[in-house]
Amino acid sequence: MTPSPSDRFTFGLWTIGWTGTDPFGTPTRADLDPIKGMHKLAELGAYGVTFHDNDLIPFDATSQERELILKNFTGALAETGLKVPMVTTNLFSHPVFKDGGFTSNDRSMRRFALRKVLKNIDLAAELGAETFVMWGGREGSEYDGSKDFAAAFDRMKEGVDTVAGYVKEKGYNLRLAIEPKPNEPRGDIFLPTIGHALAFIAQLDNGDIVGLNPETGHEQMAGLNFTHGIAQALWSGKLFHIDLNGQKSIKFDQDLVFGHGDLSSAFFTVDLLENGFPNGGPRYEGPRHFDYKASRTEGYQGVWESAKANMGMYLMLKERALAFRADPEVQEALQYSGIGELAQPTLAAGESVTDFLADAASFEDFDANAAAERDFGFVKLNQLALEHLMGAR
Ligand code: GLT
Ligand code: MN
Ligand code: MN
Repeated sequence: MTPSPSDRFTFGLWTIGWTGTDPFGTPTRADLDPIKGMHKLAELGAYGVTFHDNDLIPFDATSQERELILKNFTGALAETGLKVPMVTTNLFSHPVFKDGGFTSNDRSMRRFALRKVLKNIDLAAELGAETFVMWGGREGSEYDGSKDFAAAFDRMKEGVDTVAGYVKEKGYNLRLAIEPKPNEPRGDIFLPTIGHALAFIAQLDNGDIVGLNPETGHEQMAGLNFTHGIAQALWSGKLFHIDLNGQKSIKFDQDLVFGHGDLSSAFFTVDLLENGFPNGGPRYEGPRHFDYKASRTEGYQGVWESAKANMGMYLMLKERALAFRADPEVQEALQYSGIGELAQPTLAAGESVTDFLADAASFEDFDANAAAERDFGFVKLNQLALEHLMGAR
């Protein structure tokens, strides 16, 4: 279970660099030098790092300071061999973003936010990133009366379309990935779930290069099933990137280590990522990105233990998921459950609605009571999954 770059594990600089500040307390750890963090991640077998502009470059850095920081950063990339598959912009820390970036009621704040993003797009392209994440943590409201929602969606569309249009105009090899979250830090955030974001993307002019970066815990904060969510994103051709972590039910964003929340859900997430849909279909090929926070009880020893734990959990779940699918008893149970049958179109090849309406066997002569006798065996299938998960098989 030793991670290596071929596993394509990546970490946000803000994850290992979180010093434990929360709304109730001050930092519990000293600042981490990002360069030191990169060397440590490389040592642990990670493939790459991701970052917000301000994880590296302070908000008020001069252009000379910025250049020097980026020189050191690219130097560290060369030394460690780490890649930068994803970059994102901080549109949430500075008070100027308190009412949002793209959807602030204040137009000058929106213009500033958009310029900040475009500047960061250039940097992302320069570093060879393929994905540009947009997490709109401050886009939303505490009070329903404080926004014209239609205007806010117009501005969100304008912002994302402008960025995507710029990417195209520049010919950058970048795709944008929206990260949904239901709340926190805003009382309610726009595009709260995978489903909302998919519907929004369908309204865009440049939606072809806009997809999703779903996070395990964010869907679970909304009481939703993460594996269902990423499955629909994948089926829609929109799973561009992924934030893996752990969350225990509907509460504040816990950002636990992957698998330390809902373990059986994590098993099926990895099963989907590694084995794909049982009947084939689109696969996720991107990095396995961890967006977690080492609990504030931990010192740096614990930070590195938890970084290792994310990768270790993933690899163990991968091994378990491969064994699950390879087990002949599981294959038999899958067969019994009708999973293969679900891939068969409901109408026959070439069957028109007129033909269908004339087919008495499917309705007039159909014995619903007899058909309802069918047993699907889903419980046995799930028990087999859990036995594999627990290493009992
Ligand atoms: C922030 C948030 C994460 C997002 C990051 C990207 S920042 O930490 O909680 O879920 O992925 O902007
Ligand atoms: Mn989170
Ligand atoms: Mn995230």
